[in-house]
Amino acid sequence: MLNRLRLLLLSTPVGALGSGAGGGVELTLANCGRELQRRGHQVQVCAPSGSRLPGLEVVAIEGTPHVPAQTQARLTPITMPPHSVLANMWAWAQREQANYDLLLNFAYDWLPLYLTPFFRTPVAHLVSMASLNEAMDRAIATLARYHPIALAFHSHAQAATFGKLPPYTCLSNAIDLERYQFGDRPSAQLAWVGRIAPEKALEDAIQAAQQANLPLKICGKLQDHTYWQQLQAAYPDADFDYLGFLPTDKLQQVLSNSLALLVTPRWVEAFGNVAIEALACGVPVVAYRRGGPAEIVRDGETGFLVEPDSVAGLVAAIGQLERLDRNACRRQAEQEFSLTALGDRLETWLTAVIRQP
Ligand code: HBI
Repeated sequence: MLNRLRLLLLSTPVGALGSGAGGGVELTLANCGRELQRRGHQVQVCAPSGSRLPGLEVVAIEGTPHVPAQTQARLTPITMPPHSVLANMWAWAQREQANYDLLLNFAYDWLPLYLTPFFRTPVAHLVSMASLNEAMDRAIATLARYHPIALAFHSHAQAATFGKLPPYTCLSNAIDLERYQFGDRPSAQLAWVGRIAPEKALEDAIQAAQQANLPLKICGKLQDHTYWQQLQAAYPDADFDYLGFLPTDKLQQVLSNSLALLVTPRWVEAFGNVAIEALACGVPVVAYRRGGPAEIVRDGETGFLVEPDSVAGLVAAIGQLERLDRNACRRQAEQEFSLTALGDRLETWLTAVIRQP
């Protein structure tokens, strides 16, 4: 049994945990924290004030949230808002670092990467998105050169977007399977789950569902209102409902009641938490062969991988769904994406970071 580690998990600065602003990283941070705590490690979370994380001790830090990195252009310089919550979080961590064996960063931001060599306590980074801008790429490349063990990604496709990297840790991801019920009598409906924003290409799912004559149930944070209005105007006859940003217990009800989850990212999705949530409910995943989801779906067994950006490909896959066994979907989630599997991968990685000189 690994000796008891004192861990500080540092959150994303884009918003308070529980607000949905942090997207997938909120769930990832909560799952990592809870699993490490369950294994006997001491876990504290440093996050913007207003953060809620049941079962974990949160140190709330005041300050101005950061602009979401995916809304910036590749060459946009890094901006530090006045009274930046991220700067305040890392100033606090700097003062308290002696109380921890390791600081684990979940923010997709330049500052924590840049600060790593200035800390005495080891800092590790779970990179939550694929390459988005030059400044972040450079900070990741610099850290990879001097301290590659400190970097972990969710998928090889995501890591590859940062160019040639020395050996890194691929953590995949996980969910608390107990929160997801297996559903083997779905309604005739499809599901789409994610931040409603252009990079998620919800329009492709709307078109595919319409051509397959199935209603589409949409869940997730409505991040880009203009984009949402455009979708309403562009597809007035399509049958799609927005069910809101649902808590896990409600989300898994929608998923288990669906024939399949459509995953239509326009960008390289770092992982695709929603795909493993669907598998946990026994729901096949129809996904573009792009990014993290392409490393999750077992094509022809627990879903279908489709040529990227091909609505026709989505429709053809939807037509083949009855070939799939929903039990195989749940089984894959149990084998690969349980909290226990993630906890093993996490302990292996964090131990290696601490042991590195
Ligand atoms: N943008 N600047 C910044 N920092 C983050 O930590 C961040 C982000 N955008 C999105 C995001 N994190 C999370 O939604 C990821 O899980 C995708």
